[in-house]
Amino acid sequence: MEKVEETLEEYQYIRVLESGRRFMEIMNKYRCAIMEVETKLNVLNSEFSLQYDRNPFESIKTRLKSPRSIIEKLRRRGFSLADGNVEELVEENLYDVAGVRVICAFQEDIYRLADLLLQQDDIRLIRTKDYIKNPKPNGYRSLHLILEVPVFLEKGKTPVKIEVQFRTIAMDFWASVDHKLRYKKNVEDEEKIVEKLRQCAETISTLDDEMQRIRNMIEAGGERHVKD
Ligand code: 0O2
Repeated sequence: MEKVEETLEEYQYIRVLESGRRFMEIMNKYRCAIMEVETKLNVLNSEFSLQYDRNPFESIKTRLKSPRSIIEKLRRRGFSLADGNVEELVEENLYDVAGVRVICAFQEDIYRLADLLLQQDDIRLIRTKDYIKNPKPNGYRSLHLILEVPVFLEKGKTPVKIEVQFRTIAMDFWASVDHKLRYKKNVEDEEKIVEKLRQCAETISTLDDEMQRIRNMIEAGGERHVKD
């Protein structure tokens, strides 16, 4: 019974948020922050491909958190939505309303790109979670940066928080399979699947290291060839 009431309440909040002007305004700020960061990454990609004849990332995915996920996350964190200050709660406590995911072929490119982004003087680093150097117990690997970027609106410059996740293609493949498991209810043999996924994460990490080594060998060979 309690679950039904909660869901109904959540549903009402979601409806209110979707139609509220203030909520639309903050969502627009997050949307603009995504555009800013995506442009910065595309500029780096373009310069890189000119200078080194290759692209530092394979693709970029962006997403704006839905009102439903926003409400669920605030609830999970124990915030009361009853005071009607959802917009303030979001701005002060949720750092991943705006999300950008950068998929690279090689691990070294992840750190290079992250550094290049952080060197830009209009970007402020709020927090780093390096799940590549310190993987989660289930095997999840990615580099997460919470950044603050300026968005230039009609009323002036506004700093906006955004989460940027960097992964290799292999890590992204793993995370998408894991994501399916996390959102599926009543999965048979769940423990076995979780353990298999953890083992796969290890294999993927070894594969990423090997691919990096091969690229380093190819690049070293290329340099020798130029000198000869
Ligand atoms: P979605 O739909 O991908 O956005 P924070 O909000 O950063 O203070 P949180 O949420 O614990 O606290 O942050 P964390 O650990 O940095 O993880 C946030 C996001 O990383 C998740 O977003 C996922 O995208 C991804 N992630 C983290 N752990 C895992 C994992 O074990 N498996 C997979 N597949 N993805 C993971 P959301 O909000 O869960 O969902």
